[in-house]
Amino acid sequence: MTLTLITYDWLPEFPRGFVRDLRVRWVLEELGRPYLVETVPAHPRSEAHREMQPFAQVPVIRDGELTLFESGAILMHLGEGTALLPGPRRAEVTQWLFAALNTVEIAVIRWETMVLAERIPEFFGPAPAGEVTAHARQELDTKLAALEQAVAERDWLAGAFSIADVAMTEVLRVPESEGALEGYPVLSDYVARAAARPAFKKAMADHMGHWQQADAARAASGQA
Ligand SMILES: N[C@@H](CCC(=O)N[C@@H](CS)C(=O)NCC(=O)O)C(=O)O
Repeated sequence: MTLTLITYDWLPEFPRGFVRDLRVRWVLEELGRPYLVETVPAHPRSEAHREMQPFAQVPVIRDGELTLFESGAILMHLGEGTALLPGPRRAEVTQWLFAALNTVEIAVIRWETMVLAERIPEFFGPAPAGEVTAHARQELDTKLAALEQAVAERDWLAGAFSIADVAMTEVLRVPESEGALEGYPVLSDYVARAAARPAFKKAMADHMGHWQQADAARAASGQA
C-alpha cells in the first residue's frame, strides 16, 4: 500500500535536520517501507493542511485510507507488530515513547525556544530574561541526569531498538546540537549509536535533500 509523508514545501535553514518528518522517515527506512513525499505550504498554511492536521503542523501521513498526524501516533501506527513495536514489549516501548515526547521533549522545547529567542529574535523573540532561560536549562538538566542513569543500564530503552529510541534520539539531538549533552557521556554515546544506523543516515540525507530541492525550486521561480 502506498504511503505518503506530508511535510512543508520549504523552511529556512535553522530547523532543517530537526523537522519532525525526519523521525517518520527514519522509522520508514528501518522498516524498509517505500514512501512518497507531498508538501503543504509553510506560508501561509492552507485549509487543506488544516483539514489533515488541525494545528497546521507537520508531519502527516496518508497510509491507504488513513490520514494521521502527531509524530508519536504515526510512529506507533507504523511500528505496530514490527520489531520496532513488538506485541510482547508494546507497553514498555509505549512508556518510553511517551517519556520521550511528553517528559523529555517538553523540557527540551521550553529551553530551546528561549535559546532561539536570543539567537533569532525575529522568529522567536522577544528573548526572556537570563534567569528564565537558566531555570529552563536546570529543568532540562534534571531530566537529562535522570535519563543518563536510566540509559546507563541498557543499550536501548526497551530491550531492543524500537520507535521509542527513534523518538528519544530525535528529541536529544536538539540539546546535543547546542552542546547541552556535554557532561552526559551515556546520552552522547546513545545518540551516536542511534545516529550511526544506516536507516538514520538515509533518512537524514533524504530530509536534507528535500530542503535543497525546495531551495532550487524557489531559486528557479525567482522567489529566493
Ligand atoms: N506534537 C506534534 C508537533 C508537531 C510540530 O511541532 N511540528 C513542527 C515542525 S517540527 C511544526 O509544524 N511547526 C509549525 C507550527 O507549529 O506552526 C508532533 O509530534 O507531530
